Parts: sequence; structure tokens; C-alpha cells
Amino acid sequence: SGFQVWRSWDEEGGLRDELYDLARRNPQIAKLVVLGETYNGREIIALKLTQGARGIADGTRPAVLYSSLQHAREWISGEVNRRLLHHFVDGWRANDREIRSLLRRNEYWFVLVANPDGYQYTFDEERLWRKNLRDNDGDGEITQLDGVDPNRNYPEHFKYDEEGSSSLSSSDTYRGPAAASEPETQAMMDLYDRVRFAFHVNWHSTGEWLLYPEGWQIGTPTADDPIYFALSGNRDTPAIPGWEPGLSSDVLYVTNGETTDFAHAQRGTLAWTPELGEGVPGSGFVFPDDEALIQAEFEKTLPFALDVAMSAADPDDPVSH
Ligand code: 0X9
Ligand code: ZN
Repeated sequence: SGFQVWRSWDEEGGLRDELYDLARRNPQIAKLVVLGETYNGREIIALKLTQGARGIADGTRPAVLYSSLQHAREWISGEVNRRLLHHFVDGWRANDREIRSLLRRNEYWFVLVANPDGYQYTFDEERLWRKNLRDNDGDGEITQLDGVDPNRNYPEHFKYDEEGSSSLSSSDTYRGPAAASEPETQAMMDLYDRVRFAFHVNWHSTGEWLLYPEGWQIGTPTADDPIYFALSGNRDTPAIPGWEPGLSSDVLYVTNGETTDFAHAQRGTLAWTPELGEGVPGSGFVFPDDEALIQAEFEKTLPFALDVAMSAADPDDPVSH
């Protein structure tokens, strides 16, 4: 693709190929599940990691979901999540005691590319595309009038107000014609039906915030706040250095039909939207194609991701380092 680090979905050796290769090479710990298909026929893929992955039913062990690239242009989210996936697999292969123990006790589910149509489109057509590729006006081509924001399409306070999502098909926060109308939403909800997740980390960019629900409204704390606090830290001692943790609607803005709100309100899953950094100030969604900067972003977030992984069996008593 002409990039050093970034890889598309479709290309040979791209992210889709990588998921299949990883599952094929690690049958003891990895199982690939196709959750659904996008408008353009791309697979929406989840990978389960746990010892004996193929011999035990999904959802047998305490489970954590790590997802990324729900928004097409937020490339750093996929790369951070991909490195986390490799951290588990490489740790297993290297006989790392801590990783081996984590993979014996819990299940880790990865959806690296939650919006594969949109993601591919950012390579082929428009780097800053955010939504999926629903043809809203049915004219057979994709223009600025098309696409649904997958992070406004969930059946939790869907369409609650116009501030938190848009009725306009041209908007970047267009919620879609109905709750869960989109194949990307349905795929994730199917996964939620298959597995009861203790935690969900839905990587996004950008902002250096560690956001948690429920962000359809402002100010109402939830009974789970102590767990969110313990794992996210606070302004003075954030779990991820330099980031601001807090209620998503308070730190950023209100949203409705949003993924982590659905996870928390309807599935009892403790969920975050970590908003990764820009790599270089001013880069926005175009995180530099720079191995060292990308690796640094991953390493900065790794302790948080591992604390979540370690806390899966007993979310009420979270581990934090
Ligand atoms: O707007 C979003 O979907 C997320 N931000 S992004 O810039 N990656 O698009 C944030 C969603 C977090 N939830 C709330 N802010 N309520
Ligand atoms: Zn996003």
C-alpha cells in the first residue's frame, strides 16, 4: 500500500489476511469467528484468544472484548489493538508466565476492524472517511450523503436527541434509519449474545481521553463508578499517562445509540472509549506512518489494557498498577 506500517483490509498481507494467518498458526489459543458481512460483502471478523480456544464453548471463561476501527479513519486504533493481540500471542509462544496464566483463566476477543468497508475506503478513496458504506440515497455510488456512524446506531437511547446523533444522512454522526439497522452493529450485538463480557475496550482516536458511559446524558454517576475510577484513575493520576479519564459526555460530548452505553446499560459490561493520541500534535486522525511513534502509543496504553485483562474474573475488585 506504499505505507511502512499501515495496512488496509483487502490487500495481500493486510489485516484480514493477518487474522486468518494468526488463527491458522496458533490453533491452541486462537479461534476465528466470522460475525457477519458488510454491505460490500466484507467479513466482520472476531478472534477469540484463550487456551484450548477451539475445544471450549465461547463465553465459558470470564471475557474481555477489545475492538477498533469502528470509525474508518482512526487508523491508530487498529494498530494499537493489533499490537495488543500480538502481545498475548507472542507472550504465549514465549512462555511468558503472566500471559500464559491470563490465557488459561480468561477469554480475550478482538475485533480489529469493526468497520471494514469504511476502513478500506480510507485507503482507496478518502483518507478521512468515518462512517460505514451504506448507500443512504440508493443511487449506487458513495458520496458525502452516504454512510451511517456505527457509533450512533446501537439500540440504547437511539435517536434520543439531535445533539447526540444526527438525522441528516450527510452528517458524520448520522444514526441510520433505525436502531441496529447496520450489519456492523448487528455483528457486534451477535457477539454480545454469544459471550457475556466483563469489559469492553472500544479503541478510538483522537484526544487522549479515557471515556466511560453512560454518555447519552451528562452528570449522572453509575453504581459502577468505583470500578471505572479504579481502572481509569483520575485527573491527577490517570491510568494512561497524560490522558484525562471521565464520563464521556462530560469530558467530550453527549452521544446516543453509542456502543459503550449499549454495553453498559444493556449487557452489564464495563466499557471504555479510549481516545488515542495524534502521534505528532496537529496530525488529527492522520497519525504518522512511523513505527516508533505507533509503538510508543501502544506501550503507553498497554498497562491499562492489561489491568482490564487481569480484572476480568472479578470486575468488582479490579487490579490496577
Ligand atoms: O463521537 C464518537 O463516537 C467518539 N469520538 S470520536 O472522535 N472517535 O468519533 C466518542 C464516543 C464517546 N462517547 C461520548 N462522548 N458520549
Ligand atoms: Zn471514533
